[in-house]
Amino acid sequence: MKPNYIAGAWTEGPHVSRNINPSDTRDLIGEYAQADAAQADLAIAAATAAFPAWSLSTPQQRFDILDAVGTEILARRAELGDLLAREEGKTLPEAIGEVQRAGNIFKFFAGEALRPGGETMPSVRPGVGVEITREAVGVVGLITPWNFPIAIPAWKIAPALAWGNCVVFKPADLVPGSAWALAEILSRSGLPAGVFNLVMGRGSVVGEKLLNDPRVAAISFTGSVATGQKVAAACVARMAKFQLEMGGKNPMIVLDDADLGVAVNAAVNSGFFSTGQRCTASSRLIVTEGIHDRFIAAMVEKMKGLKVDDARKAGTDIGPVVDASQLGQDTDYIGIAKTEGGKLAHGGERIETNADGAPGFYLTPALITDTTPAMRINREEVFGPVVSVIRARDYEEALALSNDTPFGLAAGIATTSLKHATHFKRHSQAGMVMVNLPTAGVDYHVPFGGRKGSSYGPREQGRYAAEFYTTVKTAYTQA
Ligand code: UN1
Repeated sequence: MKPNYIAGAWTEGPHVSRNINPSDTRDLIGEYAQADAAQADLAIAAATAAFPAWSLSTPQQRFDILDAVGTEILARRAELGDLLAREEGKTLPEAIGEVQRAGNIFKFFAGEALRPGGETMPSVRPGVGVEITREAVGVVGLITPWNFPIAIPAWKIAPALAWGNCVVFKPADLVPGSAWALAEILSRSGLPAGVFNLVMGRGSVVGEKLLNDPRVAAISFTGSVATGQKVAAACVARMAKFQLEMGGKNPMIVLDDADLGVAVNAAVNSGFFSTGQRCTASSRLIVTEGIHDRFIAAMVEKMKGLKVDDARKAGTDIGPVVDASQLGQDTDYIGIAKTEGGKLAHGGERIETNADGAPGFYLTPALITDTTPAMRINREEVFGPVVSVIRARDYEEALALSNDTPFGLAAGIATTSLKHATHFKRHSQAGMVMVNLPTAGVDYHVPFGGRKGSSYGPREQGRYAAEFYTTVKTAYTQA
């Protein structure tokens, strides 16, 4: 059993979870400890005890540790990528890319440890000086989803440590392997005991402990809207700081003047790659009349060439869905869309076994045309390889449709018109806007986050992450 890491010691849990390979469900990857509330309590206590010294550690000390962690992750990208693809089901190149992103994130935040910033200015009162500095928040609880098993943990853990916080990390139950591997690297990095703790466990036990314990000063959560609302309610009740990254129903507009190849590549990439299991996936294609039929035909042609197979096999374009329950959700939504009047233009087929006869959670990517904005397929996040198409008269209608959603994470447009691209960047109600690019697959050094029901609180990533992981102090001095 792979144990939890609490107070600088590897600690077996009272329960065990198993992760299986969605590309071949006969393949048991490993057994992992599952903590109970008492173990979560020990982790919080250890982090609380470690905080005073760690928050005063030197920037050089933090730089050295985070930089070395980044170096090791990058050096082991092939091995860690293989594990990630095996447990999550994204393809090997995507998994290796994600591991590389995690390594780069640690290196980026190593640098940020040396650049905490701050300001001085004169007071409005004579002879008084004002200093504005940033300090660590305290113990932070980090709760991460299964779809980016190493990059999302990295983009929460690295800034937390860089700015002097102590961490209690609770990874998703489905993908403990990548989280455990990251924790193992951190356990040898020279961090003092208690600064970083891994507490694997079912969300309801460990998660609720983190949400409700007054020693946990802040919670950063990425996951579903329903859980995000619980996080928010618990944090507000005890005045803890929180940051939520949740769902998306990200639109991609395709205008008549778009380069067809660019539009199709962007839509296929962000709609279907990583099996559509990204909160940044383009799940609504809003296509204007003049290009609509040509675009659909080109999409279907491209989709016919996509190979759905074992995530770790060379040549696979799309791996399996992560598990049986997610697969059920995807096929349910395809059924709902058809019942509501959508037409399945291509895909949506359940494949029981892959090319080598291994049983897995395979689903061919589905394109559903002739949908209308009110249909559930256009309002609710599917989180799978299921993309709907809405027809629009012109750019103005397409823009209005793109914003007609309770979400606001990412939004894309495929166009060769500078005028429309410029207008869209200003008038999209999403936190991230992409022109002639997939809505998914973001840079690691710039802010990530959305508006409306997609996100709450300060942005993640880049130097903007300081808003969440630090607190501002204003000091006045009479000389
Ligand atoms: C990306 O698209 O590169 O859960 C990142 C998610 C997001 C991360 C997406 N928080 O899909």
